[in-house]
Amino acid sequence: MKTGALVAIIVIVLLVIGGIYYSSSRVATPVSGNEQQQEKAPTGIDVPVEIKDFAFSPSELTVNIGDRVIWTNNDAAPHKIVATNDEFISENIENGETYSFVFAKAGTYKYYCGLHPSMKGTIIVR
Ligand SMILES: [Cu+2]
Repeated sequence: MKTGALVAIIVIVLLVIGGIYYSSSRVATPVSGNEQQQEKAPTGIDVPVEIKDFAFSPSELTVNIGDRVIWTNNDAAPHKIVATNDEFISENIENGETYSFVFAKAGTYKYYCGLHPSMKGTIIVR
């Protein structure tokens, strides 16, 4: 198969390049501790959204990549989080229950309540 052979060649080339990089990195000049912190890890904090009186609060929220948004339903009625782009969708969230989603990619995520479509919210991830 041509495709299989091509993939095999690519894998071999990558392995060779990786081997060269690995051996050259071992003889490279010492790296100071600070340089290892240049890549910023996702903050990964929990950010709350309250569902109360048939509204999301805050209705618009900005978070960092890696953050987890936690919706808590403080209404007697159930609600359901549905992303307009189908990126996430919850079960029905009963009173006192939560739904959470980790935002791994930057973008603007609009969502609504699947049970009460007039309830709308936006999560901005950057
Ligand atoms: Cu609702």
